[in-house]
Amino acid sequence: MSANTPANSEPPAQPRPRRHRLRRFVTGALSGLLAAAAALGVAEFIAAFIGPQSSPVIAIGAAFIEATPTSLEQFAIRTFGSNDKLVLLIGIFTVLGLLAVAMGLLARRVLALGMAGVILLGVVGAAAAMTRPTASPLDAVPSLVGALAGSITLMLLIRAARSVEASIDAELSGDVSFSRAILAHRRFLLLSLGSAALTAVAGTAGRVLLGSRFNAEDSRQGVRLPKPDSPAPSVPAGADLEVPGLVPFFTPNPVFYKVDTTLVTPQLPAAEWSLRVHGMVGRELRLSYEDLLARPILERDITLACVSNEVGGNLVGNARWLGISLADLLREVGVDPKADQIVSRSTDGWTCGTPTQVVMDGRDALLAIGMNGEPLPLDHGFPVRMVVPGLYGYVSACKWLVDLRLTRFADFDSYWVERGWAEQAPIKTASRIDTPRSFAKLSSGTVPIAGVAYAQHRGIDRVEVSIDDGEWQQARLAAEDSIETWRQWVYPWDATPGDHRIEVRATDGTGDTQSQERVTPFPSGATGQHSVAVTVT
Ligand SMILES: Nc1nc2c(c(=O)[nH]1)N[C@H]1C(S)=C(S)[C@@H](COP(=O)(O)O)O[C@H]1N2
Ligand SMILES: [Mo]
Repeated sequence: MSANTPANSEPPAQPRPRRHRLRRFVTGALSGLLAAAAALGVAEFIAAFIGPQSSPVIAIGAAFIEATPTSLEQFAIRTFGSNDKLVLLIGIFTVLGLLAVAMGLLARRVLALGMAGVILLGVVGAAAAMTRPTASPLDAVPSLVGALAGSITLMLLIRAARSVEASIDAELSGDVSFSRAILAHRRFLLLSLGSAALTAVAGTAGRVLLGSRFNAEDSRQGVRLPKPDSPAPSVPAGADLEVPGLVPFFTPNPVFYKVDTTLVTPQLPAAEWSLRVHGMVGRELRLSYEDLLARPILERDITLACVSNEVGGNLVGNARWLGISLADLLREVGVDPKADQIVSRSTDGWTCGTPTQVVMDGRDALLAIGMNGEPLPLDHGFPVRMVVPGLYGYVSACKWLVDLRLTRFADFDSYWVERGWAEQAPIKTASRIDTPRSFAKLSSGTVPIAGVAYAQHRGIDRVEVSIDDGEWQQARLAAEDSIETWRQWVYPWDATPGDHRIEVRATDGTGDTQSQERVTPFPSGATGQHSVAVTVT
């Protein structure tokens, strides 16, 4: 109890500033943190009635992602991989925590300033929510009401903390009895605990409500996928070499790479879904999910690849997709010959620009509803996404698709093009060594070197392996499923003791061998040969 601390023995007449310095720091910081937590808890609760995008932390995170320069984004993907979003959220909470402490300390000096600071943070959250491409004015409400709750919490706590000091001072100068300070203390503690408890309740209720009100998983579970009118040709025997350490020919959905700009996965029930087709077309069209299922259904094997994939990276996966023909749909609406770009837009506002000519050139561009025998997983675009063989995902594979607009490249830059990435982005021929892994320790003898190679829409004609910069040796190719899918390869290597470097290169169906020049993914996809270093004993 402070009455027993050495401070007690100081002359009572001393002015209060010095005596309470530590106490003021601690109560100030604590009040700031509790007020910020209350603000976020209340905001989360209100967001549950409006939508996840209106929650301040999510809104600030989303605005940050959109404003982030491409180089930083690339750095984040490279360094943190698919944890980049988690790292961002931790960063936001850390900054908010520091700001909250600052507001609390400010409030200890001038209460009104601290409260104004909390309100200002709320305004920042509201502004972030309002600048989302799909924002409505309601999206500002959680941040603003949260900030109001936060600043009131701050006021109550700071006043309680001040009265603790006042009663200690009064007690020391003999004005009041000892119990006054204890009571004041108790009041500050109770207020702190109370606001923490309310925060926890509001925040948890908000989370739970958000999760149940905005959840498309039930809708997804209810989807009965139709039988394809045009099934995929069966995969030839030997397309999957089944070499240990080599990825399977079809990438299972749970491990299929995931790349997008969202912080919370869009939740769009199929029954609420519709697609608007408009812009430079003969007649506009709106399709429901039912309308889509009523059209001829195609099943196709297509390997998807991300432009951000590094040489040897795993932002590439192969799936059996179920969907309708995008080209047929476009023929129906009648595309203006001058419309060289199809802009697809996601429910969260993300956009993607695909060359009309590529979609119409005879390849099977799909509006996909199924992936490897299941309705699209939520993370992969449920209920409907685009898949176009041969183009990197950022110019072809819009997830949570709700809008198709025919326009010209000269008139519109899509999300990543606006940020400097190439307007045209066909997938570059690439090959990867899956086994042995880099730095593997092997025993001498025959070792299968195996991996995948892809050049979607051109196909793979040859894969070669070079050991220690020696002659290129032809690997054995797996049976070809289609030119739109990757192709496995294997090379039985007679491994001799020592350190070795294994390198791979592929040649596509047009006879072009992949570039050996190392270039970064930005702005149109990486090139260079993948290599691994191994030790044989
Ligand atoms: N709505 C939306 N769709 C999107 C993206 C996105 O950020 N938002 N990213 C694209 C990119 S860059 C790629 S590589 C593919 C990845 O698809 P996947 O996550 O299903 O593997 O989705 C594309 N579709
Ligand atoms: Mo991507």
